Amino acid sequence: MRRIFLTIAGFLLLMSGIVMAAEKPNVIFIAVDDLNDWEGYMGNSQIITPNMDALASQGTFFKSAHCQYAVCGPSRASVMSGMYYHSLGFGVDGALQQKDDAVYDAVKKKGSSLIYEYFADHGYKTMAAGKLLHHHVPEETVDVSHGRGPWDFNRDENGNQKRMNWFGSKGLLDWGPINKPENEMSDYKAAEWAVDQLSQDHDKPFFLMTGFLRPHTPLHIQQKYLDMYPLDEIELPPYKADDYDDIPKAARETWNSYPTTSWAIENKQWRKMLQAYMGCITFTDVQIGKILEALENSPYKDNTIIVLWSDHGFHMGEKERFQKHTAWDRSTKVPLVIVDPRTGPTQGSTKPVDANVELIDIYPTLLDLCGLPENKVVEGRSLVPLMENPDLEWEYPAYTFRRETYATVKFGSYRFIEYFDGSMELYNHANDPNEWNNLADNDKYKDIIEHMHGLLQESDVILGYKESKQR
Ligand SMILES: [Ca+2]
Ligand SMILES: [Ca+2]
Repeated sequence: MRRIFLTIAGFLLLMSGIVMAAEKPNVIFIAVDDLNDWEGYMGNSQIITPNMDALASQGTFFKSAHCQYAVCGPSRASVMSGMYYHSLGFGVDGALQQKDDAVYDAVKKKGSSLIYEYFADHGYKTMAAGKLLHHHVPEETVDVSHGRGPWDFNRDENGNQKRMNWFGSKGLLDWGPINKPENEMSDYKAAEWAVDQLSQDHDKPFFLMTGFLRPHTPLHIQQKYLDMYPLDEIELPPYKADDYDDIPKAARETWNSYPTTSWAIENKQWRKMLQAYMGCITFTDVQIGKILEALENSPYKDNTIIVLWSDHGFHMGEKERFQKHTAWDRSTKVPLVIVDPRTGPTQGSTKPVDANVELIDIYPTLLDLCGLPENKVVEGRSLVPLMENPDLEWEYPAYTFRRETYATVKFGSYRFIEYFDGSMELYNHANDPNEWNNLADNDKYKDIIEHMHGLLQESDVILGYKESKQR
C-alpha cells in the first residue's frame, strides 16, 4: 500500500513537474548584424520594415539601448554572457577575441554559462541557426544546430567575389545587386530552418536562436530590394561637413578602413550605399517576418517571448563615416525589442522606453521573464520594471569600451567619451542629437564632465581602459 502511495505521489510530482515545465514560456532570440537604429526606425522612417515595426508595437521598444563594444565579436560575447567584454578577460591585452570556443571557455572560467546554456540547465531545449557569437555557437553546446551559412557575395563567372564599387585595401564594404537567388541566401535558409522548428512538437520549453548576417556588409542584395528605394527619393542622414573641427585627433582616428562621406559625396555613391543598406534591412525584415508568421500559426504563439537585438549600430555617412567602431551614438545605439505575449505591450509602440539600457541586460531580463533563478555572475540588470512602466526613473549609465581606443558612457541626455590620450568629448542629446557640438572644452560643463569621468572611474569599464592605457 505504502509503495503504491509513493508511486502515486511520485507520479503526481512528476506530472506537476511536467505541468510546471509546460508553463515556462518559450524564447525566440533574434540577432541582427550591424542594424542601426535610425530615428523612427521601428515606426515611420523611409526604411520598409513592416515585420520589425509590428514586433515593436507588440511589446517594448527600447529607444536608447547600447552595445558594450561596437564591433561584432566582442559585443556578442557580452550579450550572450551578460558580462562586459573585459570582465571575460578579453579586450585589455592580446588580440581582439573573436573565437566562439574561447568565449565559451572564458564564461565557464567565470563560473557562469552562456545564456542558452543557462536555459538548457533549467529544462529548456536549445536550438540555434546563424551568427550568434562571432561565428555561431559551439555546435555541441546546443540541442539542435543549423550552423551558420557563408557570407553572401556577388560573384563573377569564376565564383570569385565580385566588387562593384569600393576598392579599398580591406573590409567588405561594397554595395549593389547580387546575382544569386534569394532562396540561396544564408539568412533565407536560417529563417526557413527556424520556421521548421516552430512547426514541430517540442517536449520541453524551447530557446530558439536565429542570427541574421544582413545588413552586415557586403551590401549585396537582390535588385528587387534595391528597387524599393528609388535613389532620388532617399533621404540623406544628417551631415555636417566641418563636424571634425572640434573633436580630438583620437576621435578622428578611431579605426576606419572605409570610404569617408566626403568620398561618397564626391563620387556620387552616398545614395547608392544607403539604397543597398536599406535594401539589405528590408530583406532581413522579410526573413524575420517568416519566423513571426510561423509563430503566429503555431501552438506556441501565446507563450513565447521574443527578443530582437542588433550587435551594434552603424554609420551610413553620419560623422564623416561608414561602418561601426566609434564611441558615438551612431555606433553604440541599437534597436532592442522585447515582446512578452502574456502581458502584451505596456503602452505599445506609442510609448517606447527612453531610458539608457545596455545589451548585457538582455540575459537577466529573459531569466526574469521566464522565472528562472538569477545568475549572480551576470553584470546586466533586468529590464522588466521598464517593460512594466516605461516612465520609470532609470538612472543607470550605459557603457561602451574599445580596446586601446576609448571608454564612453551615456548617462541621462549626455554622452561622454575619454580617449586613451586623455582627450575627451561631451555631447548633450537634449539639444544635439547628432553629436555635433563637443562641449568638453566648455567650462560651463565642468561639473558634468567631472561626474561623467567619475562614472567611468567607478565602473569596471574604466579598469580595462586604465590598464590598456598603461601599455
Ligand atoms: Ca555586427
Ligand atoms: Ca563637431
